Amino acid sequence: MTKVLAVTTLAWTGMYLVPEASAEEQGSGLIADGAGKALRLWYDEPAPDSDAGWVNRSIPMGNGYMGVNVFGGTTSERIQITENSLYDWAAKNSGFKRRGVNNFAEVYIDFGHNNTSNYERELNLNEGGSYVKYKEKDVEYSREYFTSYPDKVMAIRLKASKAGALSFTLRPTIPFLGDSKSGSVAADSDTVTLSGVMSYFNIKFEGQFKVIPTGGRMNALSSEGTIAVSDADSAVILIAVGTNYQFDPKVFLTTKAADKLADFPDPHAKVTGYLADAAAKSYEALRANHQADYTELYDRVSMDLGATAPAIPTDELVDTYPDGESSRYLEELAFQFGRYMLICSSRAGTLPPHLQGIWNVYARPPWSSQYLHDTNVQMAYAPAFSANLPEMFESYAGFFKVFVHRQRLHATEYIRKYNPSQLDTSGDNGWSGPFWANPYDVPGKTPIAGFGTGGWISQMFWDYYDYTRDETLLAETVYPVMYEQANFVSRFVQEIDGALLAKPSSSPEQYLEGKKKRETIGTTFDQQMFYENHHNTLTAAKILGRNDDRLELYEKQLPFLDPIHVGKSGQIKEFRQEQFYGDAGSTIDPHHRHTSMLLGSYPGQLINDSTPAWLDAVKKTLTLRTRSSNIGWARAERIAFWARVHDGDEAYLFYRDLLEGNYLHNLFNDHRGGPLFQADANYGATAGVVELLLQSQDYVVSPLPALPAVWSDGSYRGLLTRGNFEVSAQWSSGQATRLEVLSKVGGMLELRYPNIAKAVIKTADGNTVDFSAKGTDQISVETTKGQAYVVSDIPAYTPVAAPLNLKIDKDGKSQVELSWTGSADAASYNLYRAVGNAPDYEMIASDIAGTHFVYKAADLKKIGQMTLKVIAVRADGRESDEGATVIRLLP
Ligand code: FUC
Repeated sequence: MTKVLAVTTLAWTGMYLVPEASAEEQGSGLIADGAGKALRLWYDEPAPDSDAGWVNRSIPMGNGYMGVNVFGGTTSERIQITENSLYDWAAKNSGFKRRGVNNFAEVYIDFGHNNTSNYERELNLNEGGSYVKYKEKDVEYSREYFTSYPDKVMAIRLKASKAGALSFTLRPTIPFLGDSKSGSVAADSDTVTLSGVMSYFNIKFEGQFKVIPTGGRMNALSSEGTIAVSDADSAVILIAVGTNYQFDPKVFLTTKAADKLADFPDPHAKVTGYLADAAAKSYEALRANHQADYTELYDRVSMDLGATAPAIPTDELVDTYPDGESSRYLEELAFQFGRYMLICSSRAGTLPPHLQGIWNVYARPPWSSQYLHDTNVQMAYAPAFSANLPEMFESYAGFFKVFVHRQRLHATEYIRKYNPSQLDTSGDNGWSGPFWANPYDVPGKTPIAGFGTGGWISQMFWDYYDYTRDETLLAETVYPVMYEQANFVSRFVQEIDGALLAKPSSSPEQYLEGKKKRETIGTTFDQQMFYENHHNTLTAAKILGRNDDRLELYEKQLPFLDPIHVGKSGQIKEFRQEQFYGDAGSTIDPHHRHTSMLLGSYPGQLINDSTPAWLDAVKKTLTLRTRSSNIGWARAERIAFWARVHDGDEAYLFYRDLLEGNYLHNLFNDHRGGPLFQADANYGATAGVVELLLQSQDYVVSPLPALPAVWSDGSYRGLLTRGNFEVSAQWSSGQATRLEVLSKVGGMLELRYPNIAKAVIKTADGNTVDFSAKGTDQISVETTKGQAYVVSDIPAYTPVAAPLNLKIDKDGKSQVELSWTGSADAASYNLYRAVGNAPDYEMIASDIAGTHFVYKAADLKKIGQMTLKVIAVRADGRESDEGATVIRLLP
């Protein structure tokens, strides 16, 4: 599929390019071949030149090598640059605002334009480009910006509508020079060079800024480090940055901070090379390279909720949300903005996104801009797979490969300390889950989160394989990570009460009773993450035909990892000592932002549609957790959790809360007020929205599994599932009208949607498809690699209203009297039970006529706890999707 670039006819005629569908594409009739929806952030004034302006109004860009925030000023343009390896630290470095990623450069372009009119600036998501345009006197000035991954530079083109009318001074500066940072700026001919040293880790940094004017004169002021351009027709500025940081295990194994980068070459040659290579190409060639790279990624997915482009600028769009006329547009925009941010901040060979992605203006960024592994890093990668950008994970995989050397040493230390009988004295103890990391250090675990962080990391690796099904990747990159994590876990767990439990163990960021103690035994967080990794390691070993030494042990251990306990409130317990929800200690926050005991339902796979009793327990837990947390990433995560229990309307409320309460004018997520930018929720919101539109955790591809009622009509294209199926869908009045599945690697497709077995299923070229049906709502198709399957004419589906308020009226040792509020759709009711921690229900009575039932069973006097569930059955035999549940404890 090739895209043609056409000049848009919007307000900025002639200024910029947006992708448009070719005639050929329009002819195919496939949703998958449609054009991407035009999406942009735009403003009618520059961002204020302040920290507040940076966080709230500047436009973020990036190419993995650098993050850039563009302010769009006219008197003076300000471009703030972040390079993720420029890291500061100090012996005493505590508190929330401590040293960490340091602002790399503040670049000014002085124009002295103070009487402007018709001002507009924008970030165009379709292109990954930004623009500024305004009029000063009789001249129209325009600027175009992009950050290119293939050419490793930022490029800026400046234009004036009159020949010889462009004059400016380029003035790069080094912010925060002082005790820990030294450096200078010098200009020579057409290039300004900024260089220096950040002392703690002895980081050498350099930035080069090259000016290429057309017409006019250029004058470099060496001592001031500026270049003045006068009376030019146009100009291009190219920017390259770098440090002497390298992906090398030595960085993590060398203990003395100042020696970590010793022997690595000065960045001068590298940065000079980037700039020289870029300058050898024309601006148009650089732009075309960037477009090809960016659109190949961005264009894979589009989403349309029927919104039209708003007439108001994006700051007003955010301010009027959710009641504005174009609020749906913000929902589309924020979804793609998360993908955009991931493309900007997570490219192969560069450092992965930290708490602030790749954007930081401060000397003391919040939490040092670290990599926190008890939710934040994992959330950054949540959309990589499902929102069809799996290669973005290469960035983290590259970083992991280097820091794991330190984690292996930690693993040995922990096994020696916590379970010495299992120690491999030669040091083959796997790697242990870290809590935080930065480009220079990974200090192991803290009691803030349990060792489950390791399983959560390897889950990302598993997903990388599971969404791409690339067996070479599995063999070379993914399996070793999982196997070694399982190695650590297999030595670490201890036999306690007939199970294999983590000791010590914590549930991220929660405290237990007493002296605000964090550590306990066998939290659900740790056990679930251990379980998932053991399970996935064994699956991977089967796929690869491996027979490594410890696999047999992992297989034996798996059933004892005991990941799920259902409590007396019907909740998934967070702690083993918990009975009713939240009663494990007075310091437990029942409305905590972390919901770590539910990770098996998302992003994990342990709890899914084939474990309906656990799914009901997840729903109960979510209800008890309430909607009260105002933390950005927690809201993003709840979108996904609620989607996994198929409550799209509740999930949507969290998306709405997030956009209304946390999104700033430039769509940066404000973590908890301040404003305090944290990028995790930006990525996480995108991932959450995918969960509303497509799921596959149980290897059944399920389009529209949790569609919110407010999104009654719409379409999406190109979302990804496990098994590497690319799915597109179109719906109207909440009902799918067309589904398309592109099989990227072949294999069996299980596809679930109400009444799908009665729909018309053809290949994209119109041929009949053989499929087998499981009931009316699921089909199986043996797919051919590269073939697209189209489902149309899906008979309308009317859900069956569920019964409500199931109650135990009288409980005896041998019988339980139950009643409930009936469903208007019911011809009869079915009754189910799940005993103890059982994942699934068993039917205990069917064809119940009224709304009252006396359940008698011989084992009732022995059963300590069970969940009872009643479901309505319509005359056509269809059961209600939802039911009413009640917990029965031993009387
Ligand atoms: C985790 C979260 C906080 C915050 C911090 C940076 O500790 O619990 O909410 O995101 O990381």
